[in-house]
Amino acid sequence: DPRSSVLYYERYHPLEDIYHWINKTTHDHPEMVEVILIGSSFEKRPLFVLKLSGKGRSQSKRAMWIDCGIHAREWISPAFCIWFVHYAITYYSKVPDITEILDSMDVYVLPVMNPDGYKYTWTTNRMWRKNRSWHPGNYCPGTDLNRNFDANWCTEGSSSRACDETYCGLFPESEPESEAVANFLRSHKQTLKLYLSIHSYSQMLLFPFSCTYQEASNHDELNELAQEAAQNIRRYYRNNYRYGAGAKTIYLAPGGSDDWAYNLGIKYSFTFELQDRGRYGFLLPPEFIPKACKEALTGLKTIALGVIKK
Ligand code: ING
Ligand code: ZN
Repeated sequence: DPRSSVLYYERYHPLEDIYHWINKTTHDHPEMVEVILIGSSFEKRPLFVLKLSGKGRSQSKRAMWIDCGIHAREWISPAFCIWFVHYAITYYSKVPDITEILDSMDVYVLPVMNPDGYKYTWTTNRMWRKNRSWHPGNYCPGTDLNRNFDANWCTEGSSSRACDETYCGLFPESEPESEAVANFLRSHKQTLKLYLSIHSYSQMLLFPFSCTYQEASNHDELNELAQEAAQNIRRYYRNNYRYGAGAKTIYLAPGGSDDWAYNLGIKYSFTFELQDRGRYGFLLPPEFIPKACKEALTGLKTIALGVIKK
């Protein structure tokens, strides 16, 4: 089966393959992996979350969340979630840091938050960003899911015009994809300590706020974690990642998931922008998947272990 070969994780996969992979992975590793249906997309595709756990099944066990594929064309993002799940299953109880992470925290992974958009990038338009929802009266389909959360929703840095790339939607959580994620995070907020959202490209480790120039109350702590992550990536992989609060590091962007999760009370909240810095952009060739994923994993481990030790 190609899904059990290492090469599977060094390619991009069409949506149907990813659903098959989710099914097979949960079936093959019932002791570590549980699948949770958190909702469905506008076009009624299921939104599956994989729950990874090591030792310890107490009600109060801490947890972290990782979502991939909010934006359809950022193919390295779902590739990372899939690669990460495989890494966690393969190296749990063999490599100390991933073992410590999974023993201390349940890890919820949403491999494709925007399946309709992802599908569309494989069939019709490789550069599609938004989801594929139609709203009455709109001329164009698609809402930017990373502008649809309730964090200074639809202010400067997003658009109220349906045809724009950063269209904020009809109201916060107007989209079934963002609503499903928000509902899940709300219902797990007592245990969730770390929120992580994976995007591309530009090689940055961002944290709140993106929706305002104001500093987060624990800005220094977030900055230190991001700095340490960037240092480790540079040390191990000789690649540079910038880091900082979103609004000051890239641009003002209201309605983002990380700001919303932060305001919900998940005080360690990050958005990773993976490779590259623009040479290939969204069209990152598959040969780059392993190194891009290793870099992101280094950032993830650094931050997760830092949060565990607090
Ligand atoms: N970048 C993000 C975007 O949605 C971002 C940047 C991060 C916005 C965090 C809001 C919050 O524009 C990409 N490449 O999508
Ligand atoms: Zn993105």
